[in-house]
Amino acid sequence: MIQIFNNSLTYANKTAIISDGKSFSYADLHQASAEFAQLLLAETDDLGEGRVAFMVNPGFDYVRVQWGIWQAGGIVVPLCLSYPLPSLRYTIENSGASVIVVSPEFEETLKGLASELACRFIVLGKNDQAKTTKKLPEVDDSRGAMILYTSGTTNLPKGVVSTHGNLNAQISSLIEAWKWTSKDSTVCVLPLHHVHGVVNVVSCALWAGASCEFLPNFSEKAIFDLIENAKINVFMAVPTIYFKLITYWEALSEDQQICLTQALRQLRFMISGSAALPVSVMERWETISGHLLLERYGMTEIGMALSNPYDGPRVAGHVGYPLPGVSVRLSEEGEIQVKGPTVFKEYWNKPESTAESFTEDGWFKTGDIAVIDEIGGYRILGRNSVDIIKSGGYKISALEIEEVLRQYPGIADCSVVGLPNDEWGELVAAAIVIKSHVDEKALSTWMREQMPAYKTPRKYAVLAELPRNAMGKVTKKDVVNLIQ
Ligand code: MCA
Ligand code: AMP
Repeated sequence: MIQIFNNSLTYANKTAIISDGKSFSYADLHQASAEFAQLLLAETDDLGEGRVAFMVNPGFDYVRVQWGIWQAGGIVVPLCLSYPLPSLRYTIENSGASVIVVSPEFEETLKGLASELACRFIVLGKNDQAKTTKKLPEVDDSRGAMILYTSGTTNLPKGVVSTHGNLNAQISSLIEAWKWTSKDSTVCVLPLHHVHGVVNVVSCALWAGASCEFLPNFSEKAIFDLIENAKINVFMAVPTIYFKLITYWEALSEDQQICLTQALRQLRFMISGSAALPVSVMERWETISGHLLLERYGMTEIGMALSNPYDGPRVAGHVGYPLPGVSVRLSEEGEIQVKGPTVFKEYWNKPESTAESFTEDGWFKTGDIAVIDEIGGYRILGRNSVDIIKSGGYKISALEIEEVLRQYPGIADCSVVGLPNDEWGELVAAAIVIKSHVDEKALSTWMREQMPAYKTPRKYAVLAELPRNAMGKVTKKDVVNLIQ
């Protein structure tokens, strides 16, 4: 990812980032990130894959910190801005971060934890002035570049370590497949602690010399305003966002709808991913925007693997073909398996989980089940674990939520499932067995203090007992039927 920094000189005077009402050129970004690297190198010549956790608002600051950490030889650990303290603590402790960087508004949130864990604590705009002008270290492609936390089939999220080489490969593949150029402009409306926002939107745009605008929060109006004013020509989002844009458009007056539809047609292309795109959403969006959404499939561990073609037929309910540089195969059981330079290095500090997630001949086992259809493209059928829920494009572990729920007084047992939902894909729901009275409102408030809102159950149902099979294992399909 040092290459992204080097590329930036080619586009020095072009706009790289628009955030907080200001425009920043590639030269601004180059300089500010190099200065941030110097700050990190105050007491060393090379961070040597040291982890730097950062809780920074989307925009220029986020990217200058991210690039600064890379240039100083460190590994970026972006923190989710909506995490409550227990989730932040877990990520920081688990990654072993020795430096924490925050936007001023998060100073109070993390100050105490930084001091308790003896981490260097940098508050942007407060103590972020570099005093050195050292030679930046050589950072080769085999070094760790980023740790993103992903929920899976274990109760606690695992840190996915991607090297600089992995990120370079992920970005180059998408630039080629989706024909990014320096003439493009996009907007990032996605959180910046996941691949979709970090790699597909921001890093691809900046690698190509395109411009990237940031919105502080998700807002249908702000997205449509950018489109109406011809500020962007590329847009990427999760299916839930397209659902929300459709709902918003449908509530507009006829004149406004016509105007927006005309503006939408000017975009170069629009992409959906991170969760299955319902055919109904794809078809409605085509009527509204004139765009047949390009659906693609990826995962934190591998970046993007499959994509419908940029030129050529895009098929509803189908995630396309292997991307450049990515090898994909189906196991006998229909599991998608992936190999190539885009595939991550390891789960942080979890050699056993890493080994288990690869086949003996080195293919990464995604856990997603698919078939190759009559025209040779992949069609996803589901996952081989009932414990993984996809809601709003976020991957959520039912086991992680169950573990937290069991700590609540009055709950004897529980089972967390995803209920099919048009807007969110799946809605997190919990069946609980109680040993004493449980007030649902108090439980819901408590859960939101333990985990981010997007992971907390939206529905609770009290059952006398959980349905189990002959082996005593909870049968989640029955739980879904009982509570939906
Ligand atoms: C939020 N709300 C929800 C959920 N999330 N309700 C049900 N289910 C949910 N999952 C509720 C909130 O509690 C709140 O209600 C209201 O919706 C608004 O909350 P807010 O957080 O403001 O939501 P939002 O800003 O409207 O968020 C919707 C969103 C967001 C923009 C779609 O979920 C999002 O950014 N999703 C994208 C995640 C993503 O990037 N995933 C990629 C990872 P109340 O006020 O009552 O509490 S996957 C990946 O990276 C792989 C590699 C890939 O393939 O891409
Ligand atoms: P994450 O671990 O958050 O990176 O999420 C990756 C998972 O999202 C994959 O394993 C799939 O289950 C799911 N996913 C991503 N893109 C798609 C898609 N286009 N259709 C269906 N599922 C998808």
